[in-house]
Amino acid sequence: MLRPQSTATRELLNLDGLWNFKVDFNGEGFNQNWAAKPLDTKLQAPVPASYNDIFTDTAIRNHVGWVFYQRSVRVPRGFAGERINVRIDSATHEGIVFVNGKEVARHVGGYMPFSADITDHVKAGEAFNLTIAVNNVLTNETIPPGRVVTGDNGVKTQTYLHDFYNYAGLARSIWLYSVPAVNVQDVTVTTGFDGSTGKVGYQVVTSTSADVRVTLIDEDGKDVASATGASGELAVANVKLWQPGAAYLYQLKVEALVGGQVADEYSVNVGVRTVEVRGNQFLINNEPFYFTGFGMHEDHVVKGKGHDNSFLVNDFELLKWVGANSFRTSHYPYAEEVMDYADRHGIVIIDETAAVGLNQNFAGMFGGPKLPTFGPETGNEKTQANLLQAVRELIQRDKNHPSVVLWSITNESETGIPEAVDFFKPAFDLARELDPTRPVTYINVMTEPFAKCLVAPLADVICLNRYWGWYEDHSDLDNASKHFEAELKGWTEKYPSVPFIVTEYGADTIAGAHSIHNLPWSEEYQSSYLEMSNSVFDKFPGVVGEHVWNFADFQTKPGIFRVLGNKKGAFTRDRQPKAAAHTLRARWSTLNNRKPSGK
Ligand code: BDP
Repeated sequence: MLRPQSTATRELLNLDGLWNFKVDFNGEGFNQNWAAKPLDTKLQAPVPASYNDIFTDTAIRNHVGWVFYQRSVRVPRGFAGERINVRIDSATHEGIVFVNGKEVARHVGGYMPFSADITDHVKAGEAFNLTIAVNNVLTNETIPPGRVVTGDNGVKTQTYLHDFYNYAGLARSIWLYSVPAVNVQDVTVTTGFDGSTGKVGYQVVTSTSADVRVTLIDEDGKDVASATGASGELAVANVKLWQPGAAYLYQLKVEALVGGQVADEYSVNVGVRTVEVRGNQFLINNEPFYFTGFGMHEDHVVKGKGHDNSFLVNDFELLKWVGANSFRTSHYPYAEEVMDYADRHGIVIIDETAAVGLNQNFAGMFGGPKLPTFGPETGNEKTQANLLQAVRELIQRDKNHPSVVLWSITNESETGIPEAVDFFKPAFDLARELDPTRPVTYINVMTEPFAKCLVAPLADVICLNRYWGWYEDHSDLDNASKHFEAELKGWTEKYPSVPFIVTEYGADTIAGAHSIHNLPWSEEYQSSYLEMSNSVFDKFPGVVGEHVWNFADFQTKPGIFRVLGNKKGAFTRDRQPKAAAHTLRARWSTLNNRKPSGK
């Protein structure tokens, strides 16, 4: 499903703003058909935003179940004669869309867009009632998984085995858009180069049979190559490559033609670059690339996971300031605005599904009974089918982004048992089948070391989350350093021709806490912890990247022992630097995408 855009043949209306909002505390919204009439409520909720931190009522914040958003929408007169669609950039975690009370779309998976053709239900120039019901429930079959528990007092609580808070609602934009009856439905672009000649492969799917014309346009607006036909390859003389830190974007204009007339036009940004794993190196444009940056979160005060362009630009400014060349979309796909911005600004992305918390070994720490991770009550066939769907949707949505260099299937799942291979192998296979151009990884947890983990052989790159000096060897950086080095030695000897990225290492730190004794939680300890870890990475040529956990402090779930959130940020939640940010900046700003050894 292509992202809506405004072109010569397509119109686009943004539906963000204040929507009427009602929480379905008693589970009666569907029976009473709330979507068919004006919502009986005084509450209004902003879109895009998670609703949890907007209101002062704790019952709303803690609600488990459905909420209803509603507004009136007038279809622009210019949409007459076109196909009219509504698009929800995300509804966390399940959304049902109603037009004048009639269901038109339904989608499970909180971080992915979905849309509906509503042409038969609305009229250009007339208003209609748009209702979106959103459910925040996670079960053992959703991605990510969770479990609803009813307490002795009858109150439902959502539990889950990941630490970030389960923000819910309409956290991304909602759109009304028109497309012509004959339209471009999908575009897939692949790129390469041979000397100074760029190659742009393309494949176009149209709604009905139509002729296809494609034109590649450079940043000066000049046509540099064109072709006809639904698939083919364009040659680009004197190609300007998309490079980390120095992005260059061409635009591929795709036209669907009927009888020689343009029926539809759609454009895709194209960055010409290659990605390859060769031995224990990760190559971008045939050059070894060293990842510096963070695991991040979509997380801000008041808005929760709500997308906001001011926060977006500021976060990328800080990435640049600190010398980060990359980040991971931990632990779910981010808003498409983020992906576009990374394309435009040359930031490299490890793109992750929302498969986090498939690990019952966390049950003790996070609360809840310890069950097997894979079994009828937990990760079962339906969970696996939903994981495959998550991989399919992620690659479909993000396949054309030059910033994306690596797909991540899952974060910190249990991987040391044979059931894990049965569960995850189809996801690796599917990712490779859908996108043969990018390597595939998974994120290994500390409790599944090299002698135990059975999923590592499936991966092109092995990503490690390690907390030596925090969860292990807490406050003892000498021992932490020895153990970290021994562990990396073990991994790199076992997998000598696989690159490794340390995708998490971090220490909780209270901004403003100081200690001349280097005590944990102080800014000094966080800096020394990072310096210790970095000096270990520098000993291993096979370690091709370091992503600190986390970019910024973030909100966590109730019931896990954290002081008002996870404090491992290099920046505070309001994006002020801790001492660690300066430490990282000193190291990263001189690296120029290479290891400190320069290789
Ligand atoms: C890892 C998780 C991450 C947590 C982090 C931590 O991947 O989501 O926030 O540890 O404990 O287990 O800070």
